[in-house]
Amino acid sequence: MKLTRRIFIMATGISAGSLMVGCAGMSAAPLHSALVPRKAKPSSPAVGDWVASTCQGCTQWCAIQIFVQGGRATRVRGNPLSKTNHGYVCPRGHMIPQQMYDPDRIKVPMKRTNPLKGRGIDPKFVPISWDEALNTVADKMMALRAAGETHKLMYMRGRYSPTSTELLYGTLPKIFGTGNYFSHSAICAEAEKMGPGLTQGFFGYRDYDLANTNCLVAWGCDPLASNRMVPNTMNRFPDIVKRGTVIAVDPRLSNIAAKAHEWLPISPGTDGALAGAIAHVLLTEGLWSREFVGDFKDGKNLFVAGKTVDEAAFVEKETHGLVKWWNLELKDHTPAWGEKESLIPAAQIVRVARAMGKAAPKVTVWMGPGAAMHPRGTYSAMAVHALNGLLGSIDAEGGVWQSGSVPLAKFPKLDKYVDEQAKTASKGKKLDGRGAKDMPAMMGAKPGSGVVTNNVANGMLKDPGAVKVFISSWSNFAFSATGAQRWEKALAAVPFFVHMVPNASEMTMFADIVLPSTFNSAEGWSIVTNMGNGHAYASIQQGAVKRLWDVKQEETEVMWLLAEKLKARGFANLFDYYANEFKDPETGKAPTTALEFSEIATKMTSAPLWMAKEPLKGDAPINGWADFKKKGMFSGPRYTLKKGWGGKFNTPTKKFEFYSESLKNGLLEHAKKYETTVDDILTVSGYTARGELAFVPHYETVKRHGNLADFPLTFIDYKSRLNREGRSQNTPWYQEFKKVDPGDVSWGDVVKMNPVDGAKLGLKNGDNVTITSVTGTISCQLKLWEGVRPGTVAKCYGQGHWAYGRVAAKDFVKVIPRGGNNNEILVDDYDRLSGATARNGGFTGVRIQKV
Ligand SMILES: Nc1nc2c(c(=O)[nH]1)N[C@H]1C(S)=C(S)[C@@H](COP(=O)(O)OP(=O)(O)OC[C@H]3O[C@@H](n4cnc5c(=O)[nH]c(N)nc54)[C@H](O)[C@@H]3O)O[C@H]1N2
Ligand SMILES: Nc1nc2c(c(=O)[nH]1)N[C@H]1C(S)=C(S)[C@@H](COP(=O)(O)OP(=O)(O)OC[C@H]3O[C@@H](n4cnc5c(=O)[nH]c(N)nc54)[C@H](O)[C@@H]3O)O[C@H]1N2
Ligand code: SF4
Ligand SMILES: [Mo]
Repeated sequence: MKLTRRIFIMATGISAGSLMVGCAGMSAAPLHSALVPRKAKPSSPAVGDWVASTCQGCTQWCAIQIFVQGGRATRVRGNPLSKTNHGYVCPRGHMIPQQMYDPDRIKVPMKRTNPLKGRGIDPKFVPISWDEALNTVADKMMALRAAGETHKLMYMRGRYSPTSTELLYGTLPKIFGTGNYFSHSAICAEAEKMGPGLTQGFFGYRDYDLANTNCLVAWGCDPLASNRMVPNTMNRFPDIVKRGTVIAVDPRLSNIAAKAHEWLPISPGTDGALAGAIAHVLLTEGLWSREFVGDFKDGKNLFVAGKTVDEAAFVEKETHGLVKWWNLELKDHTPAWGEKESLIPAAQIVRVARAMGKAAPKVTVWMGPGAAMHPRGTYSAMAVHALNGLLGSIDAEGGVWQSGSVPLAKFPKLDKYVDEQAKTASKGKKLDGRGAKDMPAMMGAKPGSGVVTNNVANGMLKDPGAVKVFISSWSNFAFSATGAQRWEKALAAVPFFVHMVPNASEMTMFADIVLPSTFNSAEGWSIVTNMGNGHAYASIQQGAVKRLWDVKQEETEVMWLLAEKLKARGFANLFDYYANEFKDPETGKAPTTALEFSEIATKMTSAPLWMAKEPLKGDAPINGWADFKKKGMFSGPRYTLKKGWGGKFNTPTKKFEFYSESLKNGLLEHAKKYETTVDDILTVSGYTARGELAFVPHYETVKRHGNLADFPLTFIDYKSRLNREGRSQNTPWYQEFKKVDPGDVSWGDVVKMNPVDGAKLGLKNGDNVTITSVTGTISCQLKLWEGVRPGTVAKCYGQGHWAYGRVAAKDFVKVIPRGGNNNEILVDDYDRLSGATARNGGFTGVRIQKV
């Protein structure tokens, strides 16, 4: 037989397939299973079952079904019952089998035998039993109890299950006794929540009525490829384009920008200026919503550029502080001024504002992290979201909605299992520095209440003795957090670190004990909740497939087993809580094994859905646990419009606040704590506003790291359409299809630069380059591309893994990354009002040099 290329590829594909079923051996070459040709039509119908579960490839948490054949997952689709994804997954849902059957998965617990820690230092992991692993962890924890140092246990979660996280994140720190437990949410999108939070009292992600909207404004997000509700957006998008206007505000030509009627390639970080100029047009041209905002007493529009307005002349309806906002911020912010700041032509600002005004209230300003996750992001998030208030689209048909929920049960109270030592220890100061004078972290408008995830590394570096035992799950901060090098240093100094993950990542390379986790979307148990397309829902995760390796679910099974070990050493409270309080809601039976505990906890959470005495509002009744497992999800009724209207917003005035009383109260409280003024707090926290301006949505200039002479280009970052957050880069499909990201190439990593800049710098397509900022240097290739304006360069987040496996890294053994990790050049800075980590808004200056 002649060895054609096609047959050769098939042959390598077959050996790849056999590796995937569990061989631990590391082959040198990547597995190109994505390239195995498939037959167009199967010769016989596939035999198997569609098993319901939930994808956690992004924060939409889609209800899905997995096609299981002989215990193996072979395909994924949306749950046909889903009112949110319409039975479809986005491209990342299809990657589930490849991520789960990654031959580089951790197959057994391991311990480190090399005490030295650092990038490129072989941990010399050796396999151990679960028993030995958990004995070691329990011994280390008991030593903390004995020394009265339980607060030196730190737990950090990355992604998690919204329900079973209560059994670890919500339980272990309280019962064992530490205040040092942190969520990853501040490296996620917390600053975005400040927009709706400080105006309408809703600190959450919004839902958008895409079925009815006539104007979709994707502002700092790319919902055809990332953000939330991707399957719903893909479904609704063609009709919106036909019947209305699509506007994209993004410095780069994103997927949605490429298909939009209007692309506004904004100068990074100037969103507050553009939003202000749009608001100025809406007001001066009389395009605001009379129904939501109200009107002038005598009906005559007094919003004239440059002129203040008497507050008494305007009667507001559902809002508060419109005239204050105009007088303090908007009156001089004409389209011409907006153009100067944002580089968007004044004529386009006017055109877009009119299109939005014409469609109101059926307009959705979909504000994403691009407008918010930067050092002054709270204010631009407020400015962009406030447009929804002006247009009256809040809670309106075709507009922007708050979330709903479906009834779930809470886990039993744990108070009586918290002893005195734990109670005292958990009250200590938290390592993330929240609530410090220069870190108000005002999530929920309460100072000191928000997590400052990325600052934990700084806390650890400042006080090397603070953490003696560090446990973390579903996280990879040495890759995913800006200023990633700090995490490498901080992790190298931790005496004992336990990582609970299915794949060994950068962070795992610093672990003393590695506990192999289930891949939750198909091997674990929990209930996941979310909303989208007007429906809140709960969706199951169940052990849909046969586990191929000796893995356990970290939030449930591992906790049960660890609790047993602690009990055997004289600390019984954790185990007693799990064993005494958890009972199967059907049979009343208490769990006796880790796996039973996991399933019983899932049943307990979801019981109100399938054991409901009265029929629930929403989907048809579910008859028992077996029926729920089969259906896999429950959706509540359609969103009730005008939820916050009529004085029901969760703000001090009960109105939609253009003048944020909640922000004012929070800032005053924080200033009082430090016996100083609000202006002083704003100064030390890096904001430019002084006086009353601090309480209204407004524009703050870009806070830029790196002077223009040494770092002349502005760097922006965004997600790959194929990123399952930081977790899919070891799949061949990710690498093979990487070119789906506009401007990108397969199997590589490129920084995109406008050809005008390329010519100036003498750089060509395909050049190997370094990108340098004040924090570090990374390497990748150059791509000349007109999708970014001169002066700005764009690079996708995702590549640059130096660990994670043979596909993700260019050379795993030699510790050579495939491209560069953006987080090694992005500066560790914060939107200090929320505590969120900056990654957008062009706050990092770079220079690019040919190597
Ligand atoms: N530059 C830049 N940085 C970013 C972003 C960006 O856009 N640009 N995005 C940010 C955002 S929005 C987020 S949310 C964070 C995410 O960042 P992190 O919270 O750190 O999460 P990931 O990097 O996605 O998690 C990777 C780890 O999860 C493990 N894992 C995968 N599946 C499972 C599972 O089922 N169970 C368990 N226990 N572990 C699992 C993998 O083995 C891996 O070690 O990154 C942030 N970092
Ligand atoms: N494909 C994919 N989708 C995901 C995820 C994923 O990993 N992959 N993760 C999920 C998670 S955890 C989260 S938190 C969400 C959020 O994720 P996204 O909504 O995707 O947010 P970012 O990744 O921060 O993307 C920022 C966007 O803003 C643009 N941008 C950068 N700077 C500026 C600026 O100054 N102004 C404006 N207007 N735009 C700017 C970028 O080009 C990019 O389009 O996505 C979820 N969806
Ligand atoms: S990656 Fe996100 S949008 Fe895509 S299928 Fe999974 S949960 Fe849904
Ligand atoms: Mo996120």
